[in-house]
Amino acid sequence: MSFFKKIFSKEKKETLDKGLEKTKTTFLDKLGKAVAGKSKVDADVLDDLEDVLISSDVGVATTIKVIDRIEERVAKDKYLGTAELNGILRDEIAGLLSEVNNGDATDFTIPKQDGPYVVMVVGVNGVGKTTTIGKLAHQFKQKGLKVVLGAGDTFRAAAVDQLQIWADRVGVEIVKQDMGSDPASVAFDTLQSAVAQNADVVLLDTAGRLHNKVNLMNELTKVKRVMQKIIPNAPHDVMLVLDGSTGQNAFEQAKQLLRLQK
Ligand SMILES: Nc1nc2c(ncn2[C@@H]2O[C@H](COP(=O)(O)OP(=O)(O)OP(=O)(O)O)[C@@H](O)[C@H]2O)c(=O)[nH]1
Ligand SMILES: [Mg+2]
Repeated sequence: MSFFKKIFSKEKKETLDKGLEKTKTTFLDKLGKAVAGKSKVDADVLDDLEDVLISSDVGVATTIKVIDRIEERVAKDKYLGTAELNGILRDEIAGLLSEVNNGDATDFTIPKQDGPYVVMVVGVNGVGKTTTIGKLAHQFKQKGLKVVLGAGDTFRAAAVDQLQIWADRVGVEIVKQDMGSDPASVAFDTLQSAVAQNADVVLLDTAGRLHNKVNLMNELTKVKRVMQKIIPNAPHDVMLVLDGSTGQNAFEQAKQLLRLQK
């Protein structure tokens, strides 16, 4: 499909295809079951289709959009055969993807301001904070922004090295201290260095923590307070990283950890 050709190179598409093979097979499998024995797209098929999309991790908002669009088509065409459903789904989902691609829904833009824009990255253990920092650093660098990473996870062995690897890969500055040092002190150094270098954005890594551990939450408050000695309204953003498999508990994590943003 031309749209996919536009956004993915051949090698990237091959890797993506391989990674998505299992999802694709189960998705088509479920879709086949939803339309088995039916010749027409009716309310039952749409109901089943909704289940298939949701259980294939398409996401509620996107599923509703897709179902709404198919409903509109059914209303317009009067008779819509299930044989056409595959093609229609492909069109509708590709349409939605290109809307997202053209808009800035997935684009995390840094507002223009004097001094570095400070993003503090928080979340429970192992959700992908450090990896997200690596990806964001790459995106920002591509856009021509000067990025400084702060190795604020001084707790876990190898956390500093992990961020260093990302900094080397992406080719951005990193400010770090030894494992076991005070994260607030690392944050202070990072902001001081970012200001001195006239950086556009600071991405501060933090150690993973459960949002109900009071002492660890207080540690983040201290990091914030210390950063404000250098940049009074830092952090400009607190980014909560969530694992895609997190359920209801995500709300509690957001409630507790995003308090820091206020
Ligand atoms: N499948 C998948 N794996 C990811 C993603 N992001 C990170 N990972 C993997 O998840 C593991 C943990 O990622 P990290 O970035 O170290 O997570 P973290 O939140 O910094 O972890 P802590 O610092 O230990 O709290 C690593 O093996 C990553 O490669 C993602 O988007 N998808
Ligand atoms: Mg980490």
